Amino acid sequence: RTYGPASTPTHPLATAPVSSPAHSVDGFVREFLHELNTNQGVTLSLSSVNDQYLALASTVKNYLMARWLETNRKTRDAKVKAVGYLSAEYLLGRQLGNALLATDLGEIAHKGLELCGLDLATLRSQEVEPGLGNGGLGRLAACFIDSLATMDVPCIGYGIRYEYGIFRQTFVDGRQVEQPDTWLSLGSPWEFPHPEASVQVDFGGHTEKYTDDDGRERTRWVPAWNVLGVPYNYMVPGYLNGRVNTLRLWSAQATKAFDLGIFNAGDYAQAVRAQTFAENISKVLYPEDSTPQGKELRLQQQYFFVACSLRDFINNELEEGFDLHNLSDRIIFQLNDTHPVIAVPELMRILVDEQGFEWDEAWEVTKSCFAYTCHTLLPEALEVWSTELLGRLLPRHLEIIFQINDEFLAEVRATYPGDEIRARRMSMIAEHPERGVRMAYLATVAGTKVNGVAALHSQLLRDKVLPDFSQLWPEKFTNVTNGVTPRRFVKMANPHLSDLISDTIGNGWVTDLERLRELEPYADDPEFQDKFREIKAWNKRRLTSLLEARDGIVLPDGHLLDVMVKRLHEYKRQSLKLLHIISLYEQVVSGKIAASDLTPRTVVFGAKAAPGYKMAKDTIHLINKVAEKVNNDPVLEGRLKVAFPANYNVTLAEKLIPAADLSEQISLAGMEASGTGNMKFALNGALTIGTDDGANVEIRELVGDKHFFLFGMDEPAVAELGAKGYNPITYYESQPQLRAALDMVMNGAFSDGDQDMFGSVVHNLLHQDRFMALADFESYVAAQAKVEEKYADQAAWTRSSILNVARTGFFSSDRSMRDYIQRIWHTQPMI
Ligand code: B1H
Repeated sequence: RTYGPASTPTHPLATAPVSSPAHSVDGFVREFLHELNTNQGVTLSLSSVNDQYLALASTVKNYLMARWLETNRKTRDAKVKAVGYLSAEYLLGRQLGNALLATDLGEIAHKGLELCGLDLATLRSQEVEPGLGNGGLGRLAACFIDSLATMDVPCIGYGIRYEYGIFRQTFVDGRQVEQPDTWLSLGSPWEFPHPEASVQVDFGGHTEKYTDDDGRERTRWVPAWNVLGVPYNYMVPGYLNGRVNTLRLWSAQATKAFDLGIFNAGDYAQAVRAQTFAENISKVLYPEDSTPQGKELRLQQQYFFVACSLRDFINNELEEGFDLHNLSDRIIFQLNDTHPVIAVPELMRILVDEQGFEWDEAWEVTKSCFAYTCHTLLPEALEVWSTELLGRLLPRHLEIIFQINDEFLAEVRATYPGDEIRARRMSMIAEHPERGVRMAYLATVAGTKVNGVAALHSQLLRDKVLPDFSQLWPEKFTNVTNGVTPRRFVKMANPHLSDLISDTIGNGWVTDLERLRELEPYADDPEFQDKFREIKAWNKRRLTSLLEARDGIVLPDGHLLDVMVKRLHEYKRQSLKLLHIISLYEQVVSGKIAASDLTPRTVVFGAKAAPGYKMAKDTIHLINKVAEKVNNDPVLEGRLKVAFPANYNVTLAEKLIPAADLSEQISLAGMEASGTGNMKFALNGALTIGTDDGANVEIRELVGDKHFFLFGMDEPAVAELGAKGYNPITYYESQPQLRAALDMVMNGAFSDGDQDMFGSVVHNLLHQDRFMALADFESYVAAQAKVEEKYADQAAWTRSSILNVARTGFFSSDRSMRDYIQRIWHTQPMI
């Protein structure tokens, strides 16, 4: 690689700082038409909407470009410590709106396009969101990098440029059918490929011992094959602050060496297949949220992006003359769950095998460069890689892991002499059901800090998942409660509420969300309440038009909008919400209550199921069948509706959340690590019905019990019931309302009389119900009655709703980032 001009530039422009187009309607129009002509190669009159969108994206990029270049220069010169966020997922959402917000170009673009006879909203809806994540974990990564840019903290996000993101969900006869997500097919204006900066990643082969020139015993890895990682850079603009950080996503390509042998062997077709094999590594995002499958390709993905990222960072360090002994002065790598943990042995390998460090020296450096965030408590979600697979794919890394483990266990034995059981318990190597590496243990041993994602979760992480480790190193464990970016999820998603807030308390809240507290005095102000309610109504109308156009769904007017959107998982208990709906329906059908007694309510579901998760897919099917029945039965007089738009994603969330009255956060206590949807709803004025789980606990503490509908067992009660022996059928037998609802499903009311269609769902609830939906049913129904009571008093509801907004500023991801900086990273914002 060579950089810079071949000779000293003499033209004055060649050394001048890069400038932005003029921040005016005229400047914008000029830039836009220029992009349309020169980038798209069309005139306005002959341009397609896609041309116009791409030209608009380029235009906005041009406004960001000077800031990006300046950020890079400034950061490089300042030689400060940066954050390296390592995440297999970034669920970014659409880029255009956020870029317009960050550059304050919204109004200008709107006016400029209007003068060109175009409509900004139409062009915005042309954008396909990059769905490079499954759910909360990937969206969290996107919020965090937004906040770091806005807080002027140097950060580079590293991840994978999947060619296919999370699948597009469709329904066929009510069943989920997955379609490939071809997000790149109409062009991807937000990325900057840098093939010249590609790096090589090795796989397979074996290791061998040798003696180096200094007579030292060394190991080298002799890999069997390799691929190329091509970086694609994305801008991560801060909000109105001139900073643009970088997200670098890696795409896999075949190397020349990889297929040279095969081409030379004369098998052309085989060689072309080999290219496909290499490119497969970044082909598709695994669609399992929270339950990873131990697939070989997945491990290849993990090592691929981590190896690229470390190589990239370290090469830069070496080029700039930094000493790798002081690497932790330059970077802290945050491990977003265990997915990137193979970075730990990779850094050891680079330092020991390539840079000639002594083992202990390398371990000191490595230990200070990583921190680990755990996002789950579910045992099946903790990654364990079989040593067979690891040894085959990454033989040197497995050796290094064994050595790290040996030394760690020596420390354990020294601390707890004679306690061999403990040593075995704490080993990074599991022996059953097969020999495997417990990645969470490796991350815990290697990390400077280990954090959970909400107070309750961090507590349970210490007490239940990693108790031996928290005993050994209590100071290593900390909590950072998750947060969400107020830019995307309030300012952009809820423009009228944002204006009302800014008109009332000024606009400082966008980067200092605790200032929402200043709204508290207005909670009782009838005039403010009216405006607030009018905004909610507008958001509902906006959602109604969207759903009609997008899904052909018609939302009735004047209903309580009850929303449950999140991945479909048994622990999240969509089935509990469903039982509530069925129960309401059953009571009307059987004449126990009159339809006119129902609070008019529309329940909106949004949920994708992992393609291989049968129970989740059956539940989706059941929701759709219940919707079909309930929506069409005149007995309900239109007072209960169920809407299930397919393919819930960030783009839909931005319209759905601001319209919601009621936020369903009903996981079994102790199961949802944090949740972040819960925060987005509260910040947009929905009231929560929820269990004492994840960040719900903190939401309730902040908004107050009077403004939150708590129900269900708390975590200790769940543990106690589990220990005592949980028997769901007893709830069926003792609760007539629950029984009638389940019977209705069993009798085929939602399956045209077919009593088998949902047999497995009902059977599972009655005889297993791992997440105790039946145990919480009664309490849930009672809490829903409280919801209706409160909703009947619109002034009281609105008051609570305003207080939810005013009191949840804590859940800004800016605050999360401050916590990481203070408790974990010890980096500084740039001034
Ligand atoms: C969360 C995951 C996750 N926890 C494995 N764990 C994955 C695990 O591809 N995989 O194999 C993908 C995702 N995701 C979520 O993280 C938690 O369930 C939420 O409670 C939490 O809010 C979110 C962000 O911390």
